Amino acid sequence: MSRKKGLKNKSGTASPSTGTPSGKEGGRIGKALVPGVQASGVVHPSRPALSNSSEFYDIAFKVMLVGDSGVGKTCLLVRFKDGAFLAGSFISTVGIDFRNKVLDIDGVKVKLQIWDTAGQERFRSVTHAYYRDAHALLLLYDVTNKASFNNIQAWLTEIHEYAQKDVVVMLLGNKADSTQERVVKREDGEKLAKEFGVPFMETSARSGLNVELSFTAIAKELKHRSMKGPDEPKFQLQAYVNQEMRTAGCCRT
Ligand SMILES: Nc1nc2c(ncn2[C@@H]2O[C@H](COP(=O)(O)OP(=O)(O)OP(=O)(O)O)[C@@H](O)[C@H]2O)c(=O)[nH]1
Ligand SMILES: [Mg+2]
Repeated sequence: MSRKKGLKNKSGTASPSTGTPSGKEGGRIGKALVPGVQASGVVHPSRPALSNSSEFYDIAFKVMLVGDSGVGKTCLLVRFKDGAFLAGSFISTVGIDFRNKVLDIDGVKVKLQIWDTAGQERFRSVTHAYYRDAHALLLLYDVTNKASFNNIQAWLTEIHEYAQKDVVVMLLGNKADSTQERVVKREDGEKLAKEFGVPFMETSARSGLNVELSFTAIAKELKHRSMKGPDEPKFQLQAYVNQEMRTAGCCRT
């Protein structure tokens, strides 16, 4: 298929607006650096790093992981990016981190630049600076932590305040593997998501349940939005997710 030439910048380097050093796969931005990092719209393709062919892509989007501290944002990202689970002691994210991953969505190379935010209250102002340029937000709670679920409404209020009006939001109930410790029922998550009109699914960074699917669904939605013709119908995100989960017999890794 033909590549979208229009998206490539002239120099072939990463747009400074992305805040991502050229050819860099991921990194951490400390609090002090944040005010200088501004990003806007679709990320422009950068010159592919020689060591990493996965940098070739057609379109790119920014996705942010948000939610209370300890819900599993970092673990979800590591599971998606590296296919591994970060077991052991909990190391809370400081500031903000990012990782890139290129997905093949119906023949189109879609790069997701995924920003892993710190859930701790003291980093909230850092996170706010990034909302504006996010194309999608994965909002997590922990099914074993009622407070993280109760805080979802506050997170959505914050999202509406700081993010773009048309940002794609998906609610994820993480740690679905923890059956013994579970305190939030799947139906409660579904109900809340319905109330706020956002798609929902349960995930597990430990087992891998629905991890790939959550990012793929977001990538599909964003790709569809940016490439669809005016007469084409909207991509039905929740219907796609439901269909995929049915096909996989509920538990997809
Ligand atoms: N059982 C289980 N534990 C998980 C899962 N995901 C994360 N954890 C554990 O939950 C703890 C917190 O995970 P993190 O990914 O660091 O949490 P976070 O949301 O990034 O936290 P902050 O960086 O402070 O915002 C760690 O001890 C993980 O091992 C999961 O899917 N299942
Ligand atoms: Mg973290």
